[in-house]
Amino acid sequence: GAIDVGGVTVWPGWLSPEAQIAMAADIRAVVASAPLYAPETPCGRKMSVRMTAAGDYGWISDRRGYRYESRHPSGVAWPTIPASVLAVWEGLAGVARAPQCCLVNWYDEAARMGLHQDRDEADLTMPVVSISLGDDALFRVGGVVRGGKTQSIWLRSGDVAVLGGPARLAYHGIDRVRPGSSTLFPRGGRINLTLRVVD
Ligand code: MD3
Ligand code: FE
Repeated sequence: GAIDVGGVTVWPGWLSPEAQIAMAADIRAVVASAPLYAPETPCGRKMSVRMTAAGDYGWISDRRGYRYESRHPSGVAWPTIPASVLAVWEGLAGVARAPQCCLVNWYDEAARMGLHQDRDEADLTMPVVSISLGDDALFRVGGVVRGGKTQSIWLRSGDVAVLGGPARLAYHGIDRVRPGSSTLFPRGGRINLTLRVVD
């Protein structure tokens, strides 16, 4: 069943090993048409996480700032969100709207994501659904104000987290990944998918 981590609901092993393999193949196809790239922060630093997206919108960061865009930096439209991924939203989001963005984050063994809030979406009453695939990742979640207490949990391949209610504005990040902890990707690494309603 579900566990609560600082208001975030985590469903360990929501995806079977077979479902994870099928979803990994679907994401491989997304990445083939919309390649992973290393976003630049507005202050000019490269993020260690590589990103791409599927759906009507992808989240972009570059020297001009960060925002949702309807095209990949190459100019191509984002591919559609795979049905295998939409099925997870249908099962857990609990809202009538469909997700408009599936952000794809790729972590190699050195990648991290600092504590941040996700608030670039217009309707913050809509949940975010997060799917972990591949190597384990140490996820940290705090409160809605920076600098408070935090809790940590290892997210494993096939785990799904639902970020709704007060947790929707919680500070969160990924401290590190554990190389070699999963066999889903032959050369290791981790993918996180986040499903979002954008506008
Ligand atoms: C809590 N991704 O893409 S997923 C992100 O594993 C992001 O790649 C991390 O933070 C990752 O923005 C963490 C869990 C997650 C996603 C969205 C959230 C937690 C969240 C939104 C609000 C609160
Ligand atoms: Fe986030």
